Amino acid sequence: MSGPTPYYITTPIYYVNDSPHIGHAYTTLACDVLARFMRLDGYDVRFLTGTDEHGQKVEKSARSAGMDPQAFTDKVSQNFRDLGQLMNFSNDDFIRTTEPRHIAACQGIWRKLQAAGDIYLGSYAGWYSVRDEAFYAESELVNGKAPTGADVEWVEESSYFFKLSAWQDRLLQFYEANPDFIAPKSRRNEVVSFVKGGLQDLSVSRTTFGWGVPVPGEPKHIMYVWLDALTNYITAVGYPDEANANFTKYWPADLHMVGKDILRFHAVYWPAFLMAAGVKPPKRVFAHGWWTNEGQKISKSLGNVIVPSELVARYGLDQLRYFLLREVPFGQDGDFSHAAMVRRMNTDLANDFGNLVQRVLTQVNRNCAATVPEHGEYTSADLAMLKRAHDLVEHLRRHLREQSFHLALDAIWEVVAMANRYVDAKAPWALRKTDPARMATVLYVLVEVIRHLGILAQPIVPASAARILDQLGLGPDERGFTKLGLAHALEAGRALPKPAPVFPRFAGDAEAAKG
Ligand code: ME8
Repeated sequence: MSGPTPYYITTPIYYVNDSPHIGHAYTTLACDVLARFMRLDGYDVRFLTGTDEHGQKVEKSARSAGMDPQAFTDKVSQNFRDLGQLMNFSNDDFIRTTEPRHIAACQGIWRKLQAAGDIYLGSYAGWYSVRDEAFYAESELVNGKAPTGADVEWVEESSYFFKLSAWQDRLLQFYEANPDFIAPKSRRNEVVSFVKGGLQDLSVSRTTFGWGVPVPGEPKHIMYVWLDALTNYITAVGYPDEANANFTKYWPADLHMVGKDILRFHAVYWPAFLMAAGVKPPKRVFAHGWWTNEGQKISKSLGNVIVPSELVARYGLDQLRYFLLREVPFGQDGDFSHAAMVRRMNTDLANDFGNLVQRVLTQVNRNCAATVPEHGEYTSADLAMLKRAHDLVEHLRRHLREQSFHLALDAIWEVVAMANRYVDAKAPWALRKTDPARMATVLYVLVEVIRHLGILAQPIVPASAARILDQLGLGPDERGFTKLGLAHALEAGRALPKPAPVFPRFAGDAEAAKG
């Protein structure tokens, strides 16, 4: 039985103690674009996001809100679902770590680790940062704080340990055998040298607070929140039932997308846990960069948190989606600036793409009786233009395989720029009187180019691309990547609706927009 190729992609599950901000929106957006692209390209996609609801940090936040942790997480988890609605995310599932399916998966993996002899009872004495939910060695502290700047506290308690130290060689072999497991390359090197430096056993249970998954048979202990959280990726495909159809189809995951802050958990602990439990590690972990706000770290205490809903209200959703993935090479850190947002919105979207669509479709509407024109013989310039549009999907596949969103967008906008130059050079409006047949051919080429651009822009700017495709009169089954290319070129005479602008310009000024 061979169906479509499965593609399983995940975001981190977000801590519910924070309100969703631009950083969370960014990670999930990147996954959404890939998920949409792969669906249009014929894959059987499973796209997972959700919330991380256990641990000391969440318990503390609940307490300071005067709420029971379950009631607290029920309330704040909804903020992340709302973010998904706002941003037009197409996730297939939303997991909460307080769900019974997840408790079962956590206890299932624990039993496997224990049966394999990778867990032992000891006692932990050391430093713990609640903000990072991470343990630190004395030697890692900087001026009495965690290397991340978070406060640490001394903890001494009975604890189960995972024998991470025994996994050093097997992890290094795994990285060696799977050179694409960690991306980008620079991050891979960091992880490899960290593991080469030697690994300490990891405390994987806590006894001094209660908000977590109980250790099987040891209810005084709750599981370490990272072992709990990472397990979400297999819970969502049916673990611990490894024989179920979703698990066999989607696991190992094709891609865990994370921020660079949590790469170590995903690239060191997670494959070690999985291998110890006899489960295959995921195929790839990509660690993207960090957003700052006009040069400053984004933080609640600085009061400069960028709220996605405000940006969407001011600039428009697709404008924000485009900006986030275009402005910064994916993998590098980026700085949010309103001036840059307005520049991208007005230049790339309104002037370049929007204007191309608008001027071509207006001419078709006026001069070709609002129908797809009939083309005559193609010149070499026409063929070169069409070829660029036909080749685009292959370039996008190549860039997105590497999660190079910025290069994928560059490639689309190169075709936009070429099409604008083609319009200027061929001046179809001037041909209307002198050579209407040639005008029809030029406009036909442009309509085909716009069809390709519209289909291929869907993952990035779904609503705007849909409006472009509506203006070409394309039905829902004419929008997938199988419809690209010459074989599916539009037939002459197809009636086209009246064109309307797709990408508005930003009317205010960027300085005032900072607000
Ligand atoms: O770490 N720039 O959750 P979290 C870019 N629950 N991305 C950012 C960002 C910024 N300024 N701020 C946050 C956790 N992010 C754990 C994960 S997974 C099994 C458990 C994004 O709520 C980025 O993806 O702190 C980062 O890795 C994630 O939010 C951290 O989310």
